[in-house]
Amino acid sequence: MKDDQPKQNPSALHVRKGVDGGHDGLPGTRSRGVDADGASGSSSPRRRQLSVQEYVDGVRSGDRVLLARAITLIESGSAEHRDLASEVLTALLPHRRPSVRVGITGVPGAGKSTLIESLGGALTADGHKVAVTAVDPSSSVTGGSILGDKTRMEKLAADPNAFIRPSPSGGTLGGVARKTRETVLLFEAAGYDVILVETVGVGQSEVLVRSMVDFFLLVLIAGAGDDLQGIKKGVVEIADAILINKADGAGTQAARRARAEFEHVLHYLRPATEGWRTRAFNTSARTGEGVEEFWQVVQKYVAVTRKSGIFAARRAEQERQWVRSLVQEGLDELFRNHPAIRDTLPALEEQVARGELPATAAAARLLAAFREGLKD
Ligand SMILES: Nc1nc2c(ncn2[C@@H]2O[C@H](COP(=O)(O)OP(=O)(O)OP(=O)(O)O)[C@@H](O)[C@H]2O)c(=O)[nH]1
Ligand SMILES: [Mg+2]
Repeated sequence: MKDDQPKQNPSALHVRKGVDGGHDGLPGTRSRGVDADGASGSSSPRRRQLSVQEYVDGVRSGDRVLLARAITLIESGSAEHRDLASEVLTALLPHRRPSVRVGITGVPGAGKSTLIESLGGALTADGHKVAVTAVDPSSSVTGGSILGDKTRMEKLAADPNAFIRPSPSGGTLGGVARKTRETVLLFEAAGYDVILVETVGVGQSEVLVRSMVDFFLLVLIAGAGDDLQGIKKGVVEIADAILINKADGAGTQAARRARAEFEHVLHYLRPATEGWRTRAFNTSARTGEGVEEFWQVVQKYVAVTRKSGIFAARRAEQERQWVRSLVQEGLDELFRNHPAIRDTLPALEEQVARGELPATAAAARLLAAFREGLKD
């Protein structure tokens, strides 16, 4: 759950030496050694709850400790924190810096993290502020496989103009996605103008990340067969660029061939974004070759889609969709937890499973019971 503490043993993160005790995360305290987000397991009982204004001022001033605490607040499941988080987000919304949000997916080990390190470093050197997070649905089970170890991003993790936050853990994929979306808003309010969201190559999470970013990148490697490397065609179809990475040393030729093959395949696919042709490129995240050129592609994309209005239209649609899915989730929860449903649902489902009752009849009965129940 740590965000900006690169080279420490995870178990050491919560250790507070006496000398660190005075840092309470208030604006102005920037010690890297402090457990910035008390809620990550061993929260300090003495930690004072901050006010909305303190969160807002802290995030806006770019204070890393306060940003980390604000993210922890929005990740919290407690109802009290939800209300506070909502107020903080509402207050911060008008103060966001315009940004480019890039989603990055790909087969395990393709070099996503190495690419983020290389690209992120180049961007901060160029005056950008880069925030990195991840959507990793397995993180609640495994403790987070992506961004979990930051050895691939050592330099970026120590870069004062970069901020790395691992995937929120716990809950459903939808829950993780909600937290990530809100985290992105906090990043922007804190002045980050390039947001990178890494995800693992497993179906649903890609679609979710696509729905929260402007540009979606697929990172692949050559030599894993012609079967699109277990990456479903659907993922290729939502990508705005494909990188065949590890185009270096002995892998150069194979990477070039794979690039040509993908260029060919892409020719026959409908582009992910209207008015934009998805293309394949070679990179070496390790040497940095092709990485700058890749960023030029992103910039071109932003220019083209801004001009056509697609950029703004997609963001607006993403926001609308987000509202709808939140409402849907809320309704579903309301429905399932309603006394009229909670007690009858399992039995009815069983009856349907046994073939004794049509699904339509069961659903109609449940909805009628729910409607009746709402009147009480
Ligand atoms: N030769 C070469 N190796 C690379 C390159 N990029 C990454 N690697 C190596 O590939 C391995 C995996 O790199 P990561 O950056 O962790 O890959 P990832 O896609 O983030 O992996 P997961 O997060 O585990 O899915 C590491 O050993 C890297 O050093 C590259 O461009 N060339
Ligand atoms: Mg990784």
